[in-house]
Amino acid sequence: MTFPTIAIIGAGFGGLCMAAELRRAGIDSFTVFEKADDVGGIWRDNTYPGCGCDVPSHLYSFSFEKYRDVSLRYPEQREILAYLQQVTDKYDLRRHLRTGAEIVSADYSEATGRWVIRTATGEEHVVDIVVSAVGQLHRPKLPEIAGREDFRGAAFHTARWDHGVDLTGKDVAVIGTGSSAAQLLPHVARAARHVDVYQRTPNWVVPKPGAEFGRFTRWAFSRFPFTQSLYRALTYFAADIALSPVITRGWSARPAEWVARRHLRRGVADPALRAKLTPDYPIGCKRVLIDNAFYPTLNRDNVNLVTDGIAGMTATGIETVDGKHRAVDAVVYATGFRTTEFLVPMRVRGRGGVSLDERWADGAEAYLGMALPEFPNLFLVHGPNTILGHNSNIFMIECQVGHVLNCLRMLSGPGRLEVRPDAMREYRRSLEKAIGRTVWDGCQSWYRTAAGRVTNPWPASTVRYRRLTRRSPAAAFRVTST
Ligand code: N01
Repeated sequence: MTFPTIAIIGAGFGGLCMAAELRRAGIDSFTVFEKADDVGGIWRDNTYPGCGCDVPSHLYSFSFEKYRDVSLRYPEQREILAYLQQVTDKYDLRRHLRTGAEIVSADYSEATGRWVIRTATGEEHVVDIVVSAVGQLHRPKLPEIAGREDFRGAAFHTARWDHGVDLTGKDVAVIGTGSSAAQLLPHVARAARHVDVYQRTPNWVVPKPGAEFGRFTRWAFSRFPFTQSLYRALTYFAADIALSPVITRGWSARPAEWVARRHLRRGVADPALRAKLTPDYPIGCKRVLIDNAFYPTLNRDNVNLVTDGIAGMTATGIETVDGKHRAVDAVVYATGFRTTEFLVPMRVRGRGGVSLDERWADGAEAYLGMALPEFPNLFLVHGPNTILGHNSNIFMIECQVGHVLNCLRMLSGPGRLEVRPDAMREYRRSLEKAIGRTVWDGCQSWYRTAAGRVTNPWPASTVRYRRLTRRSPAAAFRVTST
């Protein structure tokens, strides 16, 4: 099949899912453009010590290629990357893969009804359909701290871990206390002489079940492999039923807060330290941490939680607003990602040369997170308001990829497939209503733009998202032949 020709941008979970599903649908006319030298996305980029996933392994895999393991409950970075490489090989995706090919621009031509995409090296490709699957958590955000450039020791972001730097016996500063910091801190603290952890806002932390399955489960998984699928289904529904109400302060919010407070009490004996670690905003406002090692690590003699704001950095360390200067050999920026910028730095122009940057000046939005009026034949995987903090993002990706395939089925030949403005308006209305019910305005987080607009997470259950994406796209999209 040579129509439509499809460019997929990014070879992480989203891009590989799109590619594998196209192959499964018998469509071979696609290329996956990847800026790095291999597949894997964030699971290739994040190699910090302790990097792993707090979503259970069996759930954190494609439904058409279920992860099977009889012993491990949570996957580590290495396992996830190996899984993605295995999917790439099994579905024969390498022959579609162009590595070292960063797409810098995409322009829709009304004359031809096709997209012209360009790589950083100046190559040009003309395709019918563009699927951007660049993710939301891939561009490191370095903090704007006065004097940051002056620091003369080793300094790097969690997603760009410098394995050439040995932290053994060193004095280290970790800035940030999100999921990445929580995972790496126990490892850094074991190696370093001293660690200062700079916390701006405390997080809600809930306990993580044991990394290994018990003897009975291991036996059942080995003896009756179907029980692994059953476990996958159970974890999925349990998360949707019990965790999604947390974001709207529903029935499970108070029990979840109670569990988190108990976890803190059990993990940290010192009341002063506990007070510093107690959030003053509702649970679910920020991504909840699922972790057992962060609190105990803060009790160590060689770890110091600093909650005074950072005033600046010097050649030798970090100064806080109380005037204290702490000298360190290395600084780890666990400061998160540029989440609200979405397709940046790609320059995307739709019909009539309309720029996506201009369309998104007040915050990114897309119909079901996937499509925009005036940008025909462009689809986003992991676009605005599709990421989850309470269930598997792989599930959301599969919903999106299924919907894109249904959209492609509407095209019997060259044509312009575009979401209707009224469908976009209606979707925006219902999305805003759902966001209005959440607790996300109770704190600052990477879910929101600087102006406070929530652009990243999905505000309801995943069952609801699945229902919306399973509907025929015929009512929302129109096709014009070109
Ligand atoms: O980043 P974050 P992350 N001065 O944005 C602080 C996913 N993930 O890399 O809260 C001082 O969460 C900032 O403080 P505040 C997961 O979805 C998943 O840890 O903004 N501090 C915060 O503490 C996660 O949510 C897994 O006040 C500054 C921290 O830096 C997402 O990735 C594992 C600062 C940033 O936390 C991002 O996690 C790891 C400044 N200038 C990550 N600027 C799984 O297990 C920022 N901070 C699936």
